Amino acid sequence: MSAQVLSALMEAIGGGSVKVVDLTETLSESFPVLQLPPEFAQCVPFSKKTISRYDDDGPGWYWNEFTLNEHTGTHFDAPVHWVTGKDIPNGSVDLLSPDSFIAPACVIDCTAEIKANPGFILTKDFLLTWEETHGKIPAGNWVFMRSDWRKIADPNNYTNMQEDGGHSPGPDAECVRFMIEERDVIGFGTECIGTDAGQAFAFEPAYPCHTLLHGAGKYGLQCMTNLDLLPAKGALIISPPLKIEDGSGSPLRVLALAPA
Ligand code: 23J
Ligand code: MN
Repeated sequence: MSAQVLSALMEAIGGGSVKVVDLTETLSESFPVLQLPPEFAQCVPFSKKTISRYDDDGPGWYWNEFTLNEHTGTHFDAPVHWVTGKDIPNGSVDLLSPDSFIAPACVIDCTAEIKANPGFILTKDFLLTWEETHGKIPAGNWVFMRSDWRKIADPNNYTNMQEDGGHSPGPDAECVRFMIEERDVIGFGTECIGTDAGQAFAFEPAYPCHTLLHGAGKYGLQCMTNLDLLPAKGALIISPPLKIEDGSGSPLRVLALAPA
C-alpha cells in the first residue's frame, strides 16, 4: 500500500500533475544578513573562496570553501536558537526528528496588506479571517506568511532598515500564542529576514515569534521566496537542515510539492 502511494507520487511528479517548487534564495556574497543592535555580536555575510578550478591547484576539479552563519540566506531555526528553547529535548538541528522535515503548509496571503504597509503585523484575527475561507489551520502544519517580499522591498534594502530599525512584517505575540496553543503548528515561515517583525525588539515579549515558538519546541523558516507559487493549503514542504552538531539553525534548500 505505502509503496503504491510513493510510486503514485513519483508518477505525479514525473507526469507534471505535482510540481516541485523551490522556495530557496541563492546563497551569494551579496545576500543580506540580519543586523542586530550595535551592542551585540553580528552575523558575517556568506563568503566563498575557490580552492581550485581546473588549474594548477587542481587540474581536473573545481571546488570552493565557504563561510557562513547558521542563520544566513534561506534557513531553518531550531528550538535551541532561543534561550526559551534551550532545554527542549533534541532541540538542535542534528537531533530533531527527521519527520519534522516534511510537513504541509498553510500559506497566508498578506501581500495586499504588506504592499500597503511593509511593517504589517500579522494578528490572530487575520488568521481567523483566513480560516473562514480556507478552513482551520490543521495541527502540524507550517504557517507561511506570504509577502511577495522581493517585489515589495527595495533591492538595496532587503530588511527595510530605517532610522528606528528594520520594518519587515511579522506576527504579534497573541498571533504566535494562537498558532502554538490553539493550532499546534509545526512552525512559522516567512520570505523576510526574520520570523519576527523588524520592530519586534520593542514588542512584549521582545521577539515574540522566536521567544514563544522556540520555547514551545517549534521551528522557523526565514528568507524563503516563491510563496506566490503555492496554494493556500495542500503544499507539502520538505525542509531538512544540515546536520550540524549542536546547531541552532542551518541554511537549507526548501522545496514544496504542490498540485500543478
Ligand atoms: C539572532 C538574534 C536575533 C534574531 C535572529 C538571530 C534571527 O532573526 C534569526 O535569524 O533567527 S531576530
Ligand atoms: Mn534564523
